[in-house]
Amino acid sequence: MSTEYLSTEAKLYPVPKRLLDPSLSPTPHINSIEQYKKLYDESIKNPIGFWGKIARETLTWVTPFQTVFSGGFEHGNIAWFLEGRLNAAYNCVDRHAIKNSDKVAIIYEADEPGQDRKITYGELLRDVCRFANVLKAHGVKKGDIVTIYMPMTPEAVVAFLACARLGAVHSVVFAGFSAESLRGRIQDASSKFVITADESRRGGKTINIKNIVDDALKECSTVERVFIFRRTSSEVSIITPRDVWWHEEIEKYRPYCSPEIVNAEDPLFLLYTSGSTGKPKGILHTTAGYLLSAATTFKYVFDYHEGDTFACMADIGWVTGHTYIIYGPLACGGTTILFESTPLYPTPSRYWEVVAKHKITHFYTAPTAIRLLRRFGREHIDCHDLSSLRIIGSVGEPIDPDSWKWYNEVVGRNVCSVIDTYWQTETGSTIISPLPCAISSKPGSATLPFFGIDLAVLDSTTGGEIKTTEAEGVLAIRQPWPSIARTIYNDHNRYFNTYLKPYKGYYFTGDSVTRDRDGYYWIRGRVDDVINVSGHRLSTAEIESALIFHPSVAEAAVIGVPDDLTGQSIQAFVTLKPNCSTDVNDLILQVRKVIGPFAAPKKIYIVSDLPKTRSGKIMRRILRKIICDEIDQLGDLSTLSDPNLINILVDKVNNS
Ligand code: 6R9
Repeated sequence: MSTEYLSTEAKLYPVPKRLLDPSLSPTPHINSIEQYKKLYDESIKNPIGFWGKIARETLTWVTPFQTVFSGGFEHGNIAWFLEGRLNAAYNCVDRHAIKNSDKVAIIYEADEPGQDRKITYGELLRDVCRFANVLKAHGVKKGDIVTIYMPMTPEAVVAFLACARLGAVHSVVFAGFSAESLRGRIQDASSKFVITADESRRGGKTINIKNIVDDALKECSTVERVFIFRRTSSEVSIITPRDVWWHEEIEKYRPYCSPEIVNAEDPLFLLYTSGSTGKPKGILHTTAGYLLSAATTFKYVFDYHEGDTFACMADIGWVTGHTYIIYGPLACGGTTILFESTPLYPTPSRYWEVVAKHKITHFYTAPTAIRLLRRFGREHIDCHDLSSLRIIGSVGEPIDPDSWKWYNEVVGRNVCSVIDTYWQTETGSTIISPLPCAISSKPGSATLPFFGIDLAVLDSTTGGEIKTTEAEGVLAIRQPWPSIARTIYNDHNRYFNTYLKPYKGYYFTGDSVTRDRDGYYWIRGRVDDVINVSGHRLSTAEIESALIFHPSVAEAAVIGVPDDLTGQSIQAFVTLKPNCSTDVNDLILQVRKVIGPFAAPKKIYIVSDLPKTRSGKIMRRILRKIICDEIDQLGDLSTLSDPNLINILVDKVNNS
């Protein structure tokens, strides 16, 4: 990656003229930096007035709220729109179906090209209602946690919304996670219901996900019912009475189910994500605040207009899929693409064929996919008609300026706005991003905060705020916004200690940041033990515990190393127990089995010892320097217990 990545001296890319020309593009919601600044200032000075008005205009309430917001970071008792009552599925489906039941809600682009399907709001309402009735008949009620482990099919969206319709809490587990990871999440949530499929299809490959679920459920005594959607119709094992078929059950119920009206602060979903320790955290989002921010950022950050077709290429198992495939687009009555395949299947043209076929206006993906497609060359892109595109986005990790420029030029043909959107599972929706028709971009910078996001750069040692415009430190936020996570499921203490305690009175993001002289923000990466591989968030401790689980492994140290394709890659150093032997492939398999294939280390070094402090702490920074060939910058080694080890490790790395 170029070193320009670390500099903030970048050229400004103004908003493309096409987007401001009323004969070529819809009239933007926000069309100048002045308009952005005015609204932004208002949102910070008067959050109650600002969010109160937007909440009344954007969502349909059964009972209006009285209190816009209460509590705060100091006590971790944040609540929005108290007294308000509503239903998320009603807001995402019914009200649009009532207005125009023929409007397309979902365009399903199946793994095999040519097998696409459109689902209208009218159909979606019927499907959601029928399946909600199925869930209800099997005992799902308000507040129950339902685990969803499904491929990228419209039925997965139906499953999300059927839970929301009943006031049940969905906990979606990315279908690339292993049986053990799935089990851990089901157990942590004491989930009684699982929704899955017989098999999944991705990139021409078939995976028997029902087998994975069966494996996971071997030690999940809480699970009473498994609902199986038939994706491929292949033979799978059925355990009665626990397992029931989706297609058989829906035949029994009528396609209307009245929505359960919930309080604004009732949970909408749990989503497990990695933190600095081995145990994933069940991030909890509540109904009104989450939905409001999803809809509001969808409208303004993507400048969404009626008639647009929005494509977010993430998986529904990650927060990006929750917010920008499902809740944001559907809350706004938009048309959303559900893409089941991969960027390379059957050829590296797949994305662009899909854009041309469905006349996609917004395309949103991760830097790792951009870098991958760049390697395959522009000939796969240039032959497709991408003229429908207006806004192209990036999310999940910092985008290096070279890839940003390539994306802008080759995919955006210099006439689209490129938006680099920074956010987290915990923030629920985008918090730093250019508004595409108002804010000029700088490649590599997520630019400026969204409405209501009051950013602060803190000195990581003193904890004090750096008030100068140009600043470098850790990124924190001064006041709550509607979609901030409210807690970690069953572990509020961990929530408090992770996000609110490190810097009293602030929400701590865990990312380091530079603010340049124009006030633009440049996210530098995590300051904790979280690593980001292809936009997947993993904790070093989680991978280390997977390795230590192997009978031959004594100790393991995992580090994130810069990688041209995946942003960071996972590398591990492992010591073995006395008289034990194993090979690297077996250890890689171990991680695939415990966490999932996407967490497999790129390299594992089996070594005689790990560098440690005299008190026994593994010094991962030394391992990182050795891997990055920076042994001249090892820094302070005074606490290292065995200085001779360095040369042994360097030899090992160089000869592997
Ligand atoms: C939405 C999502 C969150 C972490 C976050 C940061 C990194 C996400 C980024 C970015 C730089 C961007 N991150 N977007 N870094 N620029 N545009 O990815 O959520 O999976 O929870 O990851 O990802 O480090 O703290 P999540």
